[in-house]
Amino acid sequence: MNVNPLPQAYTYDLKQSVSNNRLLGFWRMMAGFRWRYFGAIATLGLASVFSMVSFLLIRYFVDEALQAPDLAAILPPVALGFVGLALLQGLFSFLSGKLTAQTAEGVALRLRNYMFDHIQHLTFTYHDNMKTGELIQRCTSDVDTVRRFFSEQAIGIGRIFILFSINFGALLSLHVGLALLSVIVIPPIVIMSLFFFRRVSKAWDEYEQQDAKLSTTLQENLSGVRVVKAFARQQYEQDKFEADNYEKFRRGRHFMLMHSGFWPITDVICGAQILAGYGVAAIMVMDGTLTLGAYLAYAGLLINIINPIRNLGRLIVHMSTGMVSFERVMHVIREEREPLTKGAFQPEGSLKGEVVFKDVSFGYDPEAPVLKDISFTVRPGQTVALLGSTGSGKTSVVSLLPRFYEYTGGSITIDGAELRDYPRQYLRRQIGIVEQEPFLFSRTIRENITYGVGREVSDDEVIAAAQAAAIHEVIETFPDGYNTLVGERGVTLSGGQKQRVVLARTLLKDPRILILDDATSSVDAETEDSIREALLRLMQGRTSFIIAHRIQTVMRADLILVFDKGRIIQRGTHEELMAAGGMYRHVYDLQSRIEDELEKEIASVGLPL
Ligand code: DCP
Ligand code: MG
Repeated sequence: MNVNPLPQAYTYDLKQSVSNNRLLGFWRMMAGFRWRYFGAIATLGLASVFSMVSFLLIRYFVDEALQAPDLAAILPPVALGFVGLALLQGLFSFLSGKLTAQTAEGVALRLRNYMFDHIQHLTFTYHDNMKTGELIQRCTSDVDTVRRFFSEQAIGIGRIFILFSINFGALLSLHVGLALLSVIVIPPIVIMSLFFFRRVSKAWDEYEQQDAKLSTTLQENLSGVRVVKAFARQQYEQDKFEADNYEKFRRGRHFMLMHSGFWPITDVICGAQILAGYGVAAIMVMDGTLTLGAYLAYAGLLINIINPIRNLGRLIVHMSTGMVSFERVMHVIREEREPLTKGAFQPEGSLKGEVVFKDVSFGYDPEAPVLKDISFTVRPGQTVALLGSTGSGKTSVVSLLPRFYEYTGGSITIDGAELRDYPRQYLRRQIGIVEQEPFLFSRTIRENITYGVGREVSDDEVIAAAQAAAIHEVIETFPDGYNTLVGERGVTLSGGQKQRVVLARTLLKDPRILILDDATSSVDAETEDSIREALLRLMQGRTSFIIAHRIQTVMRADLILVFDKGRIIQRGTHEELMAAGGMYRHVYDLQSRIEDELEKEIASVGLPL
């Protein structure tokens, strides 16, 4: 659904505005809004022309009309002239404001949409390394500073240029000497602003960095609120936050102080300029070289010309903040997107599901391999179980299949074609994953289950998936059933319930390759047994990867791989591995012993099994 009526809102690729020249970058970013931008400046110019003309009308009124014999006849049109000029000035000021708002808000709207879309397409590696709070800050606060650049500084530059030219022209027409006298302040103001520009840039950059740090602290605290409470670390977190917050205050104050040091100096210079101008002009009136009417007009025009000069200084300094934030936003935009549909090989139809790993190696950091010499073959429809201690690389192996990360050595083929030749989107549609840490959106349970199907789904299908994941009965007990909201304003699900909702979501997707990463870890043994039956049925005909810690769950797999420190140390079926001894046998014995003891204990206290 496209509710955005603005031009080129989605089609213009903001990547084109990446430039080392930030002013050029701003210019490119304005694509599609440039006519509005120039319209805003032109209407502003017209408004200034009308304002300037009213000063010239004052001169005419004082110097000529008042002396004229037929004053009574002249008065009404002159009065009408003043009213008309004021109205026109108001009208064009309004138009200019409107066009400015459309430009600035439009650019910001498109930028935010683009950033959101862009971030969704960045690689897992980028997200692993970038803090969420930092990204949020760049998408909000920095985008807002860029918006202010367009609404204030970009328009301001045009405004200053126009005000200056018009009023300077009018001044020249009044008196050339006076006009030149009125602009000698320009060089000192420009030099001073450039001097402050660099310092303010630096101060703003430091401020924004601290702002991002604070967002990160806040975001992590909100996500990790349970850990904080469980360890009773509120005071520690509070102290940490206060220290960061104080630093933000300090940097903010430094930034403001720098500004407040700049303004009074320019104000004094400009004030001196006005005084000098008024003084010289007054002397000229007394000498008789300037008429009273011209003096009055000069008095008004001088203010009109000093204001833009004074604002030029402020503007240059303010522009520095826009540029710093622009650079921070561009830093994200510069990042390459993960191509979704690109692939040397464009497959048609569904996968069969033959997966072959050959000497595969991989590391999140290329220097430190996490997987070494991984080789195995799975035929379509078979089930592979991955077993191993924590951190041994099981999740890493399965993350390679949907191309979340790229393997660095060896070869992985699916149905005979190299994995890196497949388009990512195709793979991700064909592969269903129940992740180790299940995530649900704050939407209804139904929306969560149907997420990712990409077509209309009937209630029966949803229920069937939920039943298979042994979550249907739990959902039935909720007040709104499948329409119950998850999180914040709805029900809070237990870890195991979440896992089963995610399982239902994956089953509904009907993937050709199914990956269950510890999908039953938060489920008690009894529920696991009931899910297992359903899963076994569902795994029929699909290539499945199961990661689990209980041997019960994996023993029926066609191939069991035992991992240790990124290598496969044992492989085979349950029977083969039992006969071979080693790690697998050891874990099996350990688990059976624990279960036996548990049973005995339960029997001894007389609880029914
Ligand atoms: N690792 C990493 N960066 C990531 C994910 C993991 O550097 N984004 C590291 C941590 C481990 C190694 O890779 O040292 C293997 O991690 P896995 O997640 O593959 O380990 P397992 O899935 O086997 O462990 P667990 O049973 O705890 O899930
Ligand atoms: Mg894991």
